[in-house]
Amino acid sequence: MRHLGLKLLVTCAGVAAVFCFATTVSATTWDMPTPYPDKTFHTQNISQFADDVAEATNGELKIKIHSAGSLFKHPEIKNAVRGRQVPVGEFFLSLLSNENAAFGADSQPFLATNYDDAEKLWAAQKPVITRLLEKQGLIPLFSVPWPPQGLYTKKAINTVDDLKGIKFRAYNATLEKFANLVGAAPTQVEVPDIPQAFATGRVEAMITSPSTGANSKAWDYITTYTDIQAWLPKNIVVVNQRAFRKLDQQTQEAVMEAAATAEQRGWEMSKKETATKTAILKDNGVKIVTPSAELMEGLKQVGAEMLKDWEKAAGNDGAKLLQAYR
Ligand code: PCA
Repeated sequence: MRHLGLKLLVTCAGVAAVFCFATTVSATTWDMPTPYPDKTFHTQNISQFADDVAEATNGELKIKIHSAGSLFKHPEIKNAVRGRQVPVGEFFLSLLSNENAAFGADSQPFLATNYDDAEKLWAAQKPVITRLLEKQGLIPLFSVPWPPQGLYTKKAINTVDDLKGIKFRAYNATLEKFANLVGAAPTQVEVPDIPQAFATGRVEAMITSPSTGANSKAWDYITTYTDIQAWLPKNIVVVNQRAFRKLDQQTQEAVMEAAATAEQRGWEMSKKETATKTAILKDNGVKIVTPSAELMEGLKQVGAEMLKDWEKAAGNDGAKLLQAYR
């Protein structure tokens, strides 16, 4: 936490300033790293959250957003909040699945593939991951899903076999595993680096949302979007417990209230994104394809295999989570 600007309020009573008194008011600014560019709906939602907090606290708590991995690289953001290098940050929740598989439930292929199921899954996942984060001195503030994930390629994909040997962009370990299982060759690439990775031929296909596809101008390097609606992964915003407890009671309440509003608003924004960004892909010449039954069957088989592995890895937590979801 940084005290930026000790404001000196000087109030003078009377025109002749017969007596003057001064009070000090300390305003706090929280630096907040996020991984995605400014035009991403998640970043826009966070920006509104920051405005809401500033307004509710009369400027006592300001949140300064450092987007697109400009302050900390995406894989470092969680530990930067944990280590109190920054009080608050956003990251892709399933990046933590290497710590505990429960964090990756929302990235399991074909477990929850629409908003209703994603909401149920979040209700089941939230208590488990809240406990896990608490052990690291972190408090979740809000979590918002990306639109359903679709397949971007340079050619029509009719069966899983059509994916063999394709250089594939991945964004977490689960997608990397999925790509490997379908015979593709995955490479991790962060969102701000997508256009360059395609331009230089490091990758030639990806699975991501219509949002990320449209925002990265996918029409410059792929021809086909196959709407497989494979899962709805989430971002999460977490705050460091100690930083949070330094705030006075009223400010803490204002943060929590703004966070609840941001979660609701974010889910609505995400739903709207699905249609508007798919339309933008189409308007720019991308072929929007309904997947063949054969492709879906093949992909779902891989998903089922992965879920078995996930259940093994997630142990008791995972069993509880799945039971609550189902
Ligand atoms: N966009 C992010 C995460 C999921 C999504 O839709 C990405 O592609 O990395």
